Amino acid sequence: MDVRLAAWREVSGKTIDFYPGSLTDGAVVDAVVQAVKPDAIVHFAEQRSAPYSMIDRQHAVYTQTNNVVGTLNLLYAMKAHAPHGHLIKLGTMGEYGTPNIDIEEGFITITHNGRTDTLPYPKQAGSFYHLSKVHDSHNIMFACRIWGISSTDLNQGVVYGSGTDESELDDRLATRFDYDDVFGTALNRFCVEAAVGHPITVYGEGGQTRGFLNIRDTVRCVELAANTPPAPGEYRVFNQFTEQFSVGDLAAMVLEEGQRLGLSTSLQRLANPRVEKETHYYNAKHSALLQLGLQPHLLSRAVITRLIETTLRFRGRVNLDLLAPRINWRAVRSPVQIWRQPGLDEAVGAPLEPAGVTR
Ligand code: USQ
Repeated sequence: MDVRLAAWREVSGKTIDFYPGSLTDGAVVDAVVQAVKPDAIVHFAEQRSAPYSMIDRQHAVYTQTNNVVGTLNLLYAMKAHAPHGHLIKLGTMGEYGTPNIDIEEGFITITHNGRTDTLPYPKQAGSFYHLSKVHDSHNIMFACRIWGISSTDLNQGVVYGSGTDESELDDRLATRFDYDDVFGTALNRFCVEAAVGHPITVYGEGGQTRGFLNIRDTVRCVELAANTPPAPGEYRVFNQFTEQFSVGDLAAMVLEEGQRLGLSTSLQRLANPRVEKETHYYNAKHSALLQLGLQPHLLSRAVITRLIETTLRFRGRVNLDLLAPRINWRAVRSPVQIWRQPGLDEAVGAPLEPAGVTR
């Protein structure tokens, strides 16, 4: 982190204070929020892999404890020290699942037995990870209602891409690029598979449809949300994606591009390790961020080529054993034992000093 912060200061002339610590340590969160008194808090600090949360009981418990307790600690810290701040929280499109009706942005107006109300859109999450975000949303909405905090829940779709204009300013600012079956997301994985000659891993029929966005749009959406905060006490939801694709459509696009580049790209339909609908209706609204001025970076052949070429550059580092899916939604315990978990009661917070970079 020291290297990254110094690199950022060097290339941008701007500084970032770094406080190492865990959101699950309420005292740490309290102290940071009290010291900084932020106008806006961008909360990305969650366990964000659906397969990871489905490995076994311990990983499900870790995911929900880390995510739900962390957000709750943040809400209490805001109530005490930044009650007029704006919480920008990374949610997920996966909170809604795949209903057979249009998906609205957070809320739906329902008429029932002659009476009408606007209510939170029904949640049908597809993993214990996605459910952790559902629980967060409920806690945040409640905190806004009772304490007057304001919040934007960014229900983000599946992200692809490997860098932003800022992170590409210097190699030291590159972020991790996940391609494995646990943390890698569909399109990134497909491009890596195309580059290394591994069959593209389509789970089941491939009709699973999701909202997707380029990582460049992720950062722009956060900026747009921060620049136009909600009213005090308001809880709003933005569906943060730019285009819908089925997994099969994406695989076909990558296959075509891989072959055009002269690679030995192929496609393989695997038994689906997840429990999810494989052909279904999907039509999700996503107009709020466009209305705020988002100009989407849409998926193109050039984007796919770039991802494949980035992988080719680092091809020697790709671990082929991490491409086939190993985590099964139906198994009591998936045969994956590669992460050390901090004990849930273990203090993971570190001292509260900025790491050598001053504002
Ligand atoms: N899939 C394949 N082959 C693969 C990988 C995935 O067919 O090799 C399929 C999955 O079965 C699923 C779809 O692609 O139907 C999306 O899977 P994913 O792993 O790309 O994304 P997901 O598990 O849904 O989670 C990711 C992020 C998560 C975020 C979510 C947004 O890891 O943090 O919340 O995307 S959303 O999907 O809209 O809920």
